[in-house]
Amino acid sequence: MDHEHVREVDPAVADALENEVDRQRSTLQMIASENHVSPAVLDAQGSALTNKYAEGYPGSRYYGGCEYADEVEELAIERATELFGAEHVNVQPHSGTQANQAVYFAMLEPGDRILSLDLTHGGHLSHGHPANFTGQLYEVEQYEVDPETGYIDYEGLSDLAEEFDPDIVVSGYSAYPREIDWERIQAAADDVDAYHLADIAHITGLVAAGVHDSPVGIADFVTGSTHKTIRAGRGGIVMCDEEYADDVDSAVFPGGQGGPLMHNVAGKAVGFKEALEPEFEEYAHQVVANAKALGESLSENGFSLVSDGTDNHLVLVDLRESHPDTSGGDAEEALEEAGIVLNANTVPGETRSAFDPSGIRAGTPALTTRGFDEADCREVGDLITRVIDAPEDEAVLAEVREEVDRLCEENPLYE
Ligand code: DSN
Repeated sequence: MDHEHVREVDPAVADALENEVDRQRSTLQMIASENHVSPAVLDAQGSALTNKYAEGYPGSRYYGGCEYADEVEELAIERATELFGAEHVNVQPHSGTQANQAVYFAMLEPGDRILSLDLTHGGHLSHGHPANFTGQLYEVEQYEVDPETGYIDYEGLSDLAEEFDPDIVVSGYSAYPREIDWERIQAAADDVDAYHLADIAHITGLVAAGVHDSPVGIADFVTGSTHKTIRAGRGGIVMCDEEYADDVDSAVFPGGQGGPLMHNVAGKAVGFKEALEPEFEEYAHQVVANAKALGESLSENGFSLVSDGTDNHLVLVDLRESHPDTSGGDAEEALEEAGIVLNANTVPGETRSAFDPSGIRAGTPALTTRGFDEADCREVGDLITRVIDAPEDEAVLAEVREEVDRLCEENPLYE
């Protein structure tokens, strides 16, 4: 990965690109929403399809010369359909947020009501945060996790739905470590005659591999990201029943987007093909086994985990009990110095701020891609502990950095 063409034209950018590859190779990427896509997906994303405008959909475009764009988009749709079993798939959203935007734009009017999980309890900005367009265009009420268990408070959600009478209930989360009971949320939405949007952005790969229950066929709309656990080209996807297909397609284009990013659609097609291989199911199982091993290691070392563990690809650590004087930001910074990259995260019942919250979120999708197993992830749990126990001790950070180097060498990336 020497970016030779970029180097000829622009050495400054070539340096930054090469440094980024080195950074990914030599540190542990544990941001739960990140992964390392395959060289094939990278190749597709860097292809000449970046030049092509293809407003519209396969067979019905507003520009000429779209025959190969059509082929690629049809392949992406075909493979997504095989992976998820949805009646209708739109692979054009530029991101998970824009996939959500398409559903809101298709089904809601400004001022309509969204019921979603609070951001500090694991929700997402695009589910109704005041700083997001959703919080400004729609009326929003939020459910929470049970403060005792850390699991979604399904009863509270149903009660709020009765009280608030939403037009849409949003499920699917970005910092929630447990299985989601889609049927139960669907029932709560049905009871108040609301739509149900299940945003599987984080767990798209786990759902595709059958490692997490699928909301497809239960929720009215399923949105996702295509570059997180599923490790395909960067962007989003919307799935729905045929009855909503035209509304969703029009909401994506021309409603919310112009020309689709066809190079990314190509990356999606290639990544979906990879996800149909049996190895991907093994990968997804390993992601979860690794997150469990990481969580067990951290628990044994005295950390408090939201919901006491995990069923998926991430663990959410609440530092307040074990390390009351260390914020999530302090931990993130010290860990990065030691070569472990993750993010500070709010936790349920947050008492600090969104900018410097009380928790850290750690995911295993990227580590698993480069070959980490449960023993490696237990060791990573010990390394994280050593750093957070002594975040200002340069000697400890240097020792951990050496262990990180060894783990990276044992599990090479982009050779
Ligand atoms: N930025 C993603 C995450 O980290 O969860 C969500 O958009």
